[in-house]
Amino acid sequence: MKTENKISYEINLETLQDLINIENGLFKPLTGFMKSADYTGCVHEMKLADGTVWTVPITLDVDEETVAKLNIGEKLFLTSNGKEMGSILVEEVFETDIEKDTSIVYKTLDTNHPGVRKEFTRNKYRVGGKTEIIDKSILEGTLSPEITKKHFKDMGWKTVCGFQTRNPVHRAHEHLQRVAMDLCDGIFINPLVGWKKIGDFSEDAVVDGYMAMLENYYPEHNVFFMSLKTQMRYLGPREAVFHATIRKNLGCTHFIVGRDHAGVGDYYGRYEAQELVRKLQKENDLGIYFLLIKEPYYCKICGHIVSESSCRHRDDDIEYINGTMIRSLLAKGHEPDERFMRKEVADAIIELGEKMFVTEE
Ligand code: ADX
Repeated sequence: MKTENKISYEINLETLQDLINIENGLFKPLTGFMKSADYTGCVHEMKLADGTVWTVPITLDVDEETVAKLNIGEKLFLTSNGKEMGSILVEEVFETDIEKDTSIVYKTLDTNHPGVRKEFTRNKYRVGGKTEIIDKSILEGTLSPEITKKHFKDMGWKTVCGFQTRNPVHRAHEHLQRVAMDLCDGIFINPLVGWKKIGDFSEDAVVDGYMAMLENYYPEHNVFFMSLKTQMRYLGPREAVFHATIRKNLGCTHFIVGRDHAGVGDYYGRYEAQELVRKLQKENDLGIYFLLIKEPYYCKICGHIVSESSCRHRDDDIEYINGTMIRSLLAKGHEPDERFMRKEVADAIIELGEKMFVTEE
């Protein structure tokens, strides 16, 4: 091998995670970072060049200096903290219009949007091509379809519902999950623990909260819990479809999309993700069934967590499960009312103190 011409590029943790997820088959049919036809199709049509529905760009951005050194057909070696982790076969180098594409994908250029802010830190040059992992040790313990599909098979589950989350479990989540448990043989609770914005709940808060839920409330025979490492994009509807695609690749037959899935602020409508799923489903086989569930809330008359699909009462008779309110109570070390969050879950999170939140991006 000619080592003298070896070109390396230092990638950040999010890109390293993409590399791992590509290798593990979570982003199937992608076998590397997108080339321009896939990228353009994804941005404008939500489809790859071969017509597969694909809603979130997965690209490798590199700086201008590196672009100048690249030759088509050669490998670019990808390092993390100086260590060679993988490589990409340089099949194509292309330029993106970050502003234009971001406005299409994110539907906003507001830098208060954490995903937009992150896009603006990237280089406009992208390298597309098949990737490989060199240091296989980084794959140890990572989420892969081999692990999940084996578990589902061992458990004898024919139908499995995937549940995406970036938050500790509250009673609205619990309602959605119990609906799935009643409908499917198993539920795969798969919290996303990669890069998140400052102020979001930390990985520890999400995981510790779920451990309390699993130990105290959920049955063992139909729940599988394991984290998904990838960055949050805060892309609302597009990300909901992307999240479902990952879970389909992991062997799920069903996927839950509730209110404001993967949303942030009020950039996307409360049920816009569900609307996109319905629209895409009309023209395409997405390969997974969706449980599109309306917002659960507490009804004082019914004395239950219900939704507008299952309860006739409105206005003063109902109490919404308000995530912001739960968050501010936990931050002060107070347990939210049990109608909104289980005491054991709240206590596990409160115990973390300041560590319950993401403090740096
Ligand atoms: S997300 O960014 O991962 O979507 P979150 O953890 O809050 O955030 O949501 C996980 C899933 O539960 C998503 O499908 C979301 O739509 C749904 N969800 C969360 N809170 C509610 C709620 N109050 N009502 C309905 N669905 C909800």
